[in-house]
Amino acid sequence: MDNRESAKAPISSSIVPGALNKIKDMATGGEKGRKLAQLDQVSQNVTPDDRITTDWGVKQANTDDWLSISTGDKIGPSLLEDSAAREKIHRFDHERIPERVVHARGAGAFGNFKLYESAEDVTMAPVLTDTSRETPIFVRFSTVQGSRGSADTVRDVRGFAVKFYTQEGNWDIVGNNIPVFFIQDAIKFPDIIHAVKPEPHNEVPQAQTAHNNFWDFVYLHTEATHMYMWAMSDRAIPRSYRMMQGFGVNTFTLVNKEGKRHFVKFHWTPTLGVHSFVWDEALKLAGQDPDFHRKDLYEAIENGAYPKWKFGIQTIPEGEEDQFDFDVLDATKVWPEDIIPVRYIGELELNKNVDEYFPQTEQVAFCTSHMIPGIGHSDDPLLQGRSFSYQDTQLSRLGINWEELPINKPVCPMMNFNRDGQGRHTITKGTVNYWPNRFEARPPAKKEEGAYPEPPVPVAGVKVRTKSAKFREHYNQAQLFYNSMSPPEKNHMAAAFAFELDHCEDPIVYERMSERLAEIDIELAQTVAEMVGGPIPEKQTRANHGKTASGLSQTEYPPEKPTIASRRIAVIVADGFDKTVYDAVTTALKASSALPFTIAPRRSEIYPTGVEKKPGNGVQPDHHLEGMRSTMFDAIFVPGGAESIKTLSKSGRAVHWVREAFGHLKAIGGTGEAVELFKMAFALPGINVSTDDKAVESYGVVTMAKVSPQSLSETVTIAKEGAGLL
Ligand code: HDD
Repeated sequence: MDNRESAKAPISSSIVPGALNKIKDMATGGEKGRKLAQLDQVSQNVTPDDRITTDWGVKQANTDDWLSISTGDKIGPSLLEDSAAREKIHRFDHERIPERVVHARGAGAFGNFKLYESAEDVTMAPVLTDTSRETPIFVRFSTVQGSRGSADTVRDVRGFAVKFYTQEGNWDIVGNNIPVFFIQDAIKFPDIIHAVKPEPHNEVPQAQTAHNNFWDFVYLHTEATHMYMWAMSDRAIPRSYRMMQGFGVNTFTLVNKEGKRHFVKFHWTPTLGVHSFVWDEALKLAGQDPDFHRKDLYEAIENGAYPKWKFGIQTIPEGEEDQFDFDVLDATKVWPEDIIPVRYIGELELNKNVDEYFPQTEQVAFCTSHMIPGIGHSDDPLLQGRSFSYQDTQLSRLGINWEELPINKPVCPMMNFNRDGQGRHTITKGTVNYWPNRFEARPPAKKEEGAYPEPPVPVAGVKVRTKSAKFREHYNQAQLFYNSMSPPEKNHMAAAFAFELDHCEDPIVYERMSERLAEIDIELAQTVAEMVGGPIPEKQTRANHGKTASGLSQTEYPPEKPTIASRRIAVIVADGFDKTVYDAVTTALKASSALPFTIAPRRSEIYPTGVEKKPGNGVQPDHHLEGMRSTMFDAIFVPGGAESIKTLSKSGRAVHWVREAFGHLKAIGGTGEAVELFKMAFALPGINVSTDDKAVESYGVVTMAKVSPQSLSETVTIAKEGAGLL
């Protein structure tokens, strides 16, 4: 290779021989597996022939005893000479990197993105126009406020960050599950985050907005009003990452081949529908199973119940952006779907769990500035500052060569003259590391070669620190959101405000907040004020425009097709249970891809009625009643059996299980003697139970008192439909 050739050698020539061909093959056979094939090149698989070595590759006979001067039974001093021991401790000492300053706790997975239709009328980006493509993606979901070890089910906004590994470079949509934000301008981000995070003097509370500083700040900072209405809604306690929407939040631009620009908002809508916990359930789960969301995502993917989201865009042609009563560049405002409909053009599926958390979920680095030709910035002042912040923060988390880390590396060729720095491991052949150079090696790309286009955008103005009048209006959409809620959602919001403000010790904080709520809705304000103490506002202090909008209430997002696939169903039994019903129901649930778990008073074998109680005759429960709680399941089913129901009825824990599930609005099913357990546990007038072989549904409790061979199939239907009530 002469100088000129080697200077031009592609960077990817440093990957192992054959790898390139493999990647090329994947590219021609469909790019779906491209990212995973690339990651495979740097993955280690453990084989039976592997032996422990040092990091410099030398096999080790003993990694348990530090080399020391010892005689017989007498232990002597350890030797500094033991480099293997020192290496082990040294590596351990430096395992931690700074956690993300926000969104520290998260869970990630791989998947694919494909289009239903081309959006070439608005963009030139092939990922949004080429319907034959399946673009590999990585998604990281997160909570915002808590530390890396905090609980999953806290009341919080959820992050929804998507990295598309496209053939034109990486494109990141770094979004949330709520379509608006607390602030309009990035300069305020440190203030809102300091206010929301644990208070500075005692680092309390963890992963909560329920404290003085948060409510003090948002009262004084009225542009947060719309966002905290969302944060106090059920959106902030999602049942699963798989059952929440995602939004790009900021306003971006799309550019088509003719250079025409559109403003755009990005939407992800789950095909499983949008579902939330009730607050009591979320609170308990935070202690009972702090990893609930992380495990839920992992479990669904391992079981082949791949979560899916439809991808939608709302677009406004450049030149038409001033006709609304809000500024389209204001991230505290939604674009009401009645006037700017969402056009669903594609679909995202998650279908592979990570192999190792740290190098993948922890080291993934998203940046709003990662854009590809056809997708661009807007003057949204929040977005502009974000695009500085994300790139900057990766330096302290991951070091200067963070884009080289396997999870962050593009699948298309990446080459330039950025060089060196800590952790650099790409080897670029050639004698020059600058442009222009005498070999004309690695010149900038031309437009027709796919260079990122910068369509000329005229800009004129005066240098100021201010916002326009539309940005200064902070209440209309907060009212619009509240007005659009269903009655149960409104009740949940009142309860959420009452909980949060009850945790504020300083009367000025909760009294002012009650006053503020009177500017949104007087009934809400009065309910909350009465609960938290202080003066009860007497009248609405800002007229309510009375408008509502589509797409805001989560009741508008039922599952695309009713399904119990991936739902966790507890089947509760004790010795003497009805095995015929048990078998029929568990088999049918599995056949519908639901996940039945047998729960019993103990985890050792449980014997059905009519068999001798000896090993091998019973069923092996998955868990015992003390080890798991009803909160961890979507529905419960109790087969009959006189002895089983007698035992369960006498067990405080078993009775609590069904009562708690009822209180959390879960679907409950039971047959035979289970009807007696339910009558005793609920003891509420108005709940009807079956008295014969007819199924009865009442308040989500489905019962059938007598099961005959003929009605067995109906029992199965009841179990499935009961769970389907979710
Ligand atoms: Fe941010 C992380 C979402 C405003 C600064 N942000 C981060 C993550 C998500 C969001 C999902 C986690 C990414 C991951 O999983 O690694 N952030 C948002 C949304 C915003 C927003 C939807 C409003 C529209 N963020 C925002 C502003 C700033 C930041 C205004 C700073 C000026 N965000 C960061 C950060 C983080 C981050 C400090 C922490 C870790 C990281 O970036 O990579 O730079």
